[in-house]
Amino acid sequence: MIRYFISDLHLSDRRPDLIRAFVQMTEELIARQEEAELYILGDFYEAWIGDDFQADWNTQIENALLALTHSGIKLYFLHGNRDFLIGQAWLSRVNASFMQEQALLSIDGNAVLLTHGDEYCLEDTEYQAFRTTVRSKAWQEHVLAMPLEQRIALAAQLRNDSKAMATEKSMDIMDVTASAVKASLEHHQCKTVIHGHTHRPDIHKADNCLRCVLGDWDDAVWLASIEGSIYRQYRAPVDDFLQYGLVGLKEIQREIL
Ligand code: OKV
Ligand code: MN
Repeated sequence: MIRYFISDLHLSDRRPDLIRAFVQMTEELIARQEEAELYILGDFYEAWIGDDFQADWNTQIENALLALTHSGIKLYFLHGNRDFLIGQAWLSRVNASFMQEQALLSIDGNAVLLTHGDEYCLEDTEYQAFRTTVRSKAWQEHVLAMPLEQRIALAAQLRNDSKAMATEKSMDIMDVTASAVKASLEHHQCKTVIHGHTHRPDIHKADNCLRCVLGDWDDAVWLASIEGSIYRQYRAPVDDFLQYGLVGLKEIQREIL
């Protein structure tokens, strides 16, 4: 059994190259004919405004996910800070199983914690307050009750707010607070966590624990896997990936869980 992990693809109509790369990745995973699972650890979309949203570019993406699950590859999804409005309708359309953040997985006897990772970025207190709001059931119900056009306008307005904030810091990709990660690993009695969000792909070792950080899709595509006890992380520039596919992915890091 092989498990694949991705996050922070930030798919939108503004990046047809990334959509093409993702569709191609699903086609190649299907062609591998492995017993496999794909875990999406949030920010799959750049800004998901509700499951009733429809567009050709997204139909392509959902069809690719559906082909993946129909081929027998199990699909798991957890929310990021940009696709927190993904709901049951989307999950059902693509046959994905929903995971709560900080989902604990047992992989060949190793406990592995899966999360988007923004909950660890405690230094940005303004962001954490924003996060609490947009993750609350009341706010989400209020927003989802708006007509689509109004939700599109709201997302644009929030984007402007974030640009207008008089600050040098990048709003939503601050790094994690080490003590917060440590506390959550202790809470779950686990030594490995995989997350995205920070756009600082790496494997960190501290306190006898592993923190595997997935890369965001922008100039390159990223894929991580666990097979047996081996965690691997791969990267390829988008154009190289489009030309050479999974064989063009360069393994850049490897660690034993
Ligand atoms: C990040 C912050 C904006 C602070 C909105 C659906 C909805 C996604 C979104 C839009 C805004 C995140 C994703 C951003 C951080 C702000 C303003 C304050 C304090 C919707 C899905 F509901 F509107 F439809 N958003 N962005 N803020 O520009 O990155 O951290 S953002
Ligand atoms: Mn992100």
